[in-house]
Amino acid sequence: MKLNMRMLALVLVLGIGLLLTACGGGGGGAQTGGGQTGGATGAPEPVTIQIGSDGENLAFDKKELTVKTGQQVTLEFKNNSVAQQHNWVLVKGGESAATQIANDGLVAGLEKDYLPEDQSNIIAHTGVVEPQASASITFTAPAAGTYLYICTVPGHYPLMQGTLIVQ
Ligand SMILES: [Cu+2]
Repeated sequence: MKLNMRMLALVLVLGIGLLLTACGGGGGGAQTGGGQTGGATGAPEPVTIQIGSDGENLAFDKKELTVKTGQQVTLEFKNNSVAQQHNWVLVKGGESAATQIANDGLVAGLEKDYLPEDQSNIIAHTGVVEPQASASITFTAPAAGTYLYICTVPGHYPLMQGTLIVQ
């Protein structure tokens, strides 16, 4: 009898818990709906993107990424190679800007993560990522357009590159 009362109490507690969860969920759902309706004017939801190097090739495993203007982007870069160092550098400007960054990065050397002193044409970058290691960076997606991302480890650009499309 004592056990049954305990079980009854447990059922009641669980029942109230479910009720509260249901109410909370409903409220959250309504808020989310409102946010989506105002999506045209509000900032887009943050996004996490995973990209890696393509095994032992001097290439990224994704040649194209797409994000939205003003979106907070968390980029997780995994170096899948067992031998090569790599980095991920997002370039403002086209091929000539990318070539300049790669050349200046080569001169700057490993201690500067193969990045130039003048970073005015770099939107975001990781440091040099060792074989089998990972790096995570967060940046705000720039104005709509097409951007190159490259690896500036010597000899990897122009082979190692991809395109970020900002919508
Ligand atoms: Cu590389």
